[in-house]
Amino acid sequence: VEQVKKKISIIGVPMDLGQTRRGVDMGPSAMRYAGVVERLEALNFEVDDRGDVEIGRPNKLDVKNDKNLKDLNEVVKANEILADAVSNAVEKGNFPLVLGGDHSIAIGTLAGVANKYENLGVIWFDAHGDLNTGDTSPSGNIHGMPLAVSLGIGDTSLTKIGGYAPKIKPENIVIIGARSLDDGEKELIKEKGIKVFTMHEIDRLGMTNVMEEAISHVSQKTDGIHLSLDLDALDPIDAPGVGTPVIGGTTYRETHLAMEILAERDLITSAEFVEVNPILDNKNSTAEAAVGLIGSLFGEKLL
Ligand code: 6HN
Ligand code: MN
Ligand code: MN
Ligand code: MN
Repeated sequence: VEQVKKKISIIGVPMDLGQTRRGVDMGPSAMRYAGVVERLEALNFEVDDRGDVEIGRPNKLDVKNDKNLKDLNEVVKANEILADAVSNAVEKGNFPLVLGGDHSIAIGTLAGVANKYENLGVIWFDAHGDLNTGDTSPSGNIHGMPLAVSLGIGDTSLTKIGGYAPKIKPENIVIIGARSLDDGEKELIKEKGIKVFTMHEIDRLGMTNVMEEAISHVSQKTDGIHLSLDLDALDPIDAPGVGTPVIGGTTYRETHLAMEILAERDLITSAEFVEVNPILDNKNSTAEAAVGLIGSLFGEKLL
């Protein structure tokens, strides 16, 4: 008997205002073009593509303010809309699959998911920590801040998105693949005791052990687990189409293995794939990599 599978709600977020390299707003289109819907349907999932969240346009791009938060108003507005779309999907009993767009959209995704869970866990694949605030950020780019914001740290116009704060607790987070952390982020990681598997631990322990440890850390007290996967976690050789590439990342196969282990354990209750920038890409290969990883996360097998 075929198990009844959850319906998947796809929500595209063509957001590029959380950073300064244009083109990442085309990420959702690129992943649709790479066949994300067909890939999931081939796995017998029912897919409801909800289209894209509308993103406002500031009069002038990348405007810094005295808060060091670029294009703050538009980022807040889009994330409020996204939070509603995601929370509607969860209410219907669907699995929300969010396609970005820059990583500032994790603020809205988590706002939409976390109100449905007492203790939401988060697995965050990224070269970066995304734990900055306007005070610690070297760039003023909000895509470097969503994890801090979700912990309730940062400007209240961001932390209060969805009408409540915080969304998550530091002990329910694991970061995997980090290799570029700013000083303020390192301090916050120590202060809050956030579990981080840097590239050093991945090299040393291997991805299988890292995933076992990560899953046991994040599944202890939680009633749902969100996966946030920034394509820049991968090595730029395997995912060149990202705005902030960092040498020395996870390989194509290591990242697939991580998704395959998550599929076996069947713990993930929502997911987002972000930072695909087709303008910087090599013939849509990063979007194709993202769609392949989505396939593995949802149970695609090699044999
Ligand atoms: N991302 N830590 C740097 C910053 O500007 O805050 C880079 C952030 C990158 C964020 O890739 O989602
Ligand atoms: Mn909650
Ligand atoms: Mn990143
Ligand atoms: Mn990120």
